[in-house]
Amino acid sequence: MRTQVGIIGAGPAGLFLSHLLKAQGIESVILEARSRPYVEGRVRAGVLEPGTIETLGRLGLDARMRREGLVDEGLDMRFRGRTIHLDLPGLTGKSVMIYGQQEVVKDLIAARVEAGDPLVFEAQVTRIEGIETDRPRIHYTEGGTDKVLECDFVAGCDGYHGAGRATMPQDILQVFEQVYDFAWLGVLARARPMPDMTYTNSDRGFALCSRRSMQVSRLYLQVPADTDPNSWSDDRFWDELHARMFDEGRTEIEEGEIFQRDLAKLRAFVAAPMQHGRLFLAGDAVHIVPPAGAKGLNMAVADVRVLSRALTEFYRTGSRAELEGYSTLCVERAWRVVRFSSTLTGLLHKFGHHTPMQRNLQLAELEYIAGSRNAQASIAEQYVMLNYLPDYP
Ligand code: RFL
Ligand code: PHB
Repeated sequence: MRTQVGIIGAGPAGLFLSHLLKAQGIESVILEARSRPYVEGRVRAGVLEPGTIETLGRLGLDARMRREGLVDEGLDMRFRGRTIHLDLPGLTGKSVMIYGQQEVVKDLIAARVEAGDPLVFEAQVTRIEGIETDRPRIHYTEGGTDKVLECDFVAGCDGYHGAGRATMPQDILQVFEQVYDFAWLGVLARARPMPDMTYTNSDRGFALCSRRSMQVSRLYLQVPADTDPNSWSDDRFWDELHARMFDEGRTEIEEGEIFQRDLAKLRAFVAAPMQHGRLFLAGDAVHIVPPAGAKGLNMAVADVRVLSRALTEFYRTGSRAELEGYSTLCVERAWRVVRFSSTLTGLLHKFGHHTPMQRNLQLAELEYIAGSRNAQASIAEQYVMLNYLPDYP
């Protein structure tokens, strides 16, 4: 098999890239290790930033999101039983959209399959060779058979454990990483959600009330990193959530059947450069942020918007200028996003190593935000706009 751009991974990065390239008449093949039901069923992100929403619109793939997504105009942060309300449109002129990552992924897969464009599931990439030549080759296994995809460029959109980053010459790759000793226990519950996305900092730890629809709540609790999600009974989950949200009367948060549980480990990670020869990496393959800023998916989409424009320039004019600048541009933005996500994580979570001094500084920071419109505007701007790229597709 031969194509122009060989894409590894059918997560948000790989799928968006394939559609952005197709819109410019550039062919690609996606190789995805997992099955279609597995990829479509993976519960992850829920918040789409304006840049991601607009790109879906330009691709003509936003019909279901417009119908079923929930526009989110408020971001609440609780502490000491009080609520800081950030009015996103009032502070930034923009809002975000609640629409599950797996819904975006389903829409992008359906459109690609319907168009008859190649997307191979259960195709595990084992090796990439020739990235310093004009004809890189991707080796993969499909149905027990070894196969090769020849291409002009390889896009490693294959997540944190993928083959793309492992292929980079390790002597040029710089890696920065911080692993947290706590995780997020996430559940989906059939219960009417809170009206606004609500984060809380309590003495018992962090919690977050988000949603997927008007009938389904997406709820998170900070837990130790080695927690087994099934070790938490429903009653224990609800008791803890009410307590951390300062909902002692249990009047605010509606309870319902918990039908899905997962555990997300928290880490901040940046690998640079994001390219070598004809290999380009995007998304979780090269950067991970702790989920408190709701940024990972949006950052992955921003990467491939930059990459698709650079590849388009190359195929139209033969110029490599934008391709050569890809990593520099994206790494700089990645650091800004890591900074924001790490800051929010530090502001809202309970840290075992915190002294009373540090706990009081955390609360003082929240008090300052509560009393300062400028501080609120700064958080709102970063929550909504950090991946905004007005000059990109
Ligand atoms: P993905 O989605 O991990 O996709 C990579 C794909 O590559 C495949 N793959 C391979 N295929 C072939 N051969 C190989 N050798 C392969 N190795 C791997 C994998 O099977 C997979 O399908 O990476 P991508 O596309 O970079 O997308 C990144 C996002 O998925 C991720 O950043 C977000 O989910 C992070 N995130 C959030 N991001 C947001 O923007 N907003 C949010 O609200 C948000 N909430 C979250 C989150 C992540 C969470 N977890 C579970 C970590 C909430 C949580 C709980
Ligand atoms: C989600 O709805 O899954 C969600 C919302 C906000 C975050 C992370 C995840 O910061």
